[in-house]
Amino acid sequence: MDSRYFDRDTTKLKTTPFGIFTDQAGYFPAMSKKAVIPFECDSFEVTDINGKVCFSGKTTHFGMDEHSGDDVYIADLTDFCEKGSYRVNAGGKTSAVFTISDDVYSPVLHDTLKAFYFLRCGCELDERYAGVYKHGKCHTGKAVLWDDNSVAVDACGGWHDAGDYGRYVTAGACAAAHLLYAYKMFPRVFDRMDMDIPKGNAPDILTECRYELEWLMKMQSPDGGAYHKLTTKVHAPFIMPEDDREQLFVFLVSSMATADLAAVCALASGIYREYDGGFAEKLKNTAEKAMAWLGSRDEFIGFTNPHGCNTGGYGERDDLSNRYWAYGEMFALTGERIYEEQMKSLAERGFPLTGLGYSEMGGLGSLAHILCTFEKDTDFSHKLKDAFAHRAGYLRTLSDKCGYDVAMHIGEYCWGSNMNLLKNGMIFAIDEHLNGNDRASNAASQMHYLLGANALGISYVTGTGEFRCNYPHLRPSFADGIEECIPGMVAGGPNHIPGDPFAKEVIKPGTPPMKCYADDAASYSLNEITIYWNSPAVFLLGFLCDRYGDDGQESL
Ligand code: 9MR
Ligand code: ZN
Repeated sequence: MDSRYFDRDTTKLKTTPFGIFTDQAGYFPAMSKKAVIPFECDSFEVTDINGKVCFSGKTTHFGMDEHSGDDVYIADLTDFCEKGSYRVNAGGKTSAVFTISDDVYSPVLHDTLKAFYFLRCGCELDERYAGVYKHGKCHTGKAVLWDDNSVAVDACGGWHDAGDYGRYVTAGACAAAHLLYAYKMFPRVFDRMDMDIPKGNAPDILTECRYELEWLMKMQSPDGGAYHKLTTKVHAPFIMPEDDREQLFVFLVSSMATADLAAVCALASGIYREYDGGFAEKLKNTAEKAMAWLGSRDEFIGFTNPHGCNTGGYGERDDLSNRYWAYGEMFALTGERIYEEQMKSLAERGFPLTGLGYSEMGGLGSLAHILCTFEKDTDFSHKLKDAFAHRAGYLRTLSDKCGYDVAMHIGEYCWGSNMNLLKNGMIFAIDEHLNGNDRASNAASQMHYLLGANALGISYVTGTGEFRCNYPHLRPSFADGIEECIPGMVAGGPNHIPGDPFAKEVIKPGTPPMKCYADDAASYSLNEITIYWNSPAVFLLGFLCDRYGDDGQESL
């Protein structure tokens, strides 16, 4: 095995050559635009790529920022709307180049969505679509039940979860649902998008999701439950997926996985009806069978890794939000009021009604009810909309306290902090989209942070930005020997509780949370990628393109 990135002498730890931080993709003309300057200075200039000064202004002093430990000054260039490529300069320092344009996020949206194609399992990635990142068919061997090796299960397909080659039902359902809601809420952004993938009979985003949905349906056990995950016994070494030929196991059924399977299949059934009636019917049948399984079992059936297995656990403490989501989607699909009753009674049990992550799915159930067009309890829908508005209001207070406009509290800089960032960005997007509250610039700020307006001045999306992460903990990107990583991968990001040996060594105690990061493949707790870190990025970018893009409201 090539140990390039695991050898401390050749490690790619590097710091940004830039001293001023902006979104390195850039800004739509009508967006508010702020550069963060982490040193004292009075004024700033915006120059084009020939060095010509195009705009100038005075900075404002934000003060000490707790997340980064920086004394922050802000250069506000919102009034500058000329399309082009620029840098911000102040105090003898400069920013990475960025653009102002009407389609500024189209490339990064394309890449973050295409990332799912690159994570496909069980098929060849053809050079026509994958270019230099092509590879052979992987993980095609028959899987067997962990508890009874004499039973074989055909569960080929789906997306690799992350830097590892496992496939997990709750994580997969969550990621697919984010993409499906992105499509449902901002269809015009995706309807016309060409992802450069093998064509299906629906918009590309739906064709890509279908790849995961087909696999998810294979994870249904004969009695209707959903097997929790499909992995080898232990994580593969850093080899290409087609070289990982260890025995695959299907693990026990969990009630979270079963509820998530029901939910995502019900959601998808409503969406795919227009394109493929047979597929929509199959999804509905799968959802109903899973609901029957859940209906006959009130108890929580969790998941913990059996002895000897070290692949992902995705354990949860309860399945309330998962069941609530399932009832919500079944109500939205069928209009049967019994599902609404079940939602309402579960909603009293004290889980977040706005959760959007793989372990708290309540927000998706709420969205299902709010967007449902059948006759419904409108008071309940209003209560759910208010929950999003309330949450967005709270997040706004967090972002106002941060010099980088990040809507997270300090504790959210944990493993996969960029998911917290993006989920919070989704809340702003949902609140503006559903309630008409003015949250677009808060939503945009979370994306600006992801793409470079952060204390390390790094873009956390591979392939985007002049100074960007390039060495994620992602097996194919390590094993393929290609210097440039597959584009469009969202790194986990800063984590103030280093969770792997590499991070423990390089992150010095006392480092401000926003700076607890290293772009090194060895660090799974700082620099892995996952499908459910990419999916909220796609949702948020979808919202921003809808809101600010060519035919968006701003430019009407
Ligand atoms: O994303 C998960 C993170 O929230 C947890 O803190 C971490 C440790 O349990 O596990 C992460 O999930 C990993 C999963 O178990 C296996 N595939 C890769 C995931 C990202 O690191
Ligand atoms: Zn595979």
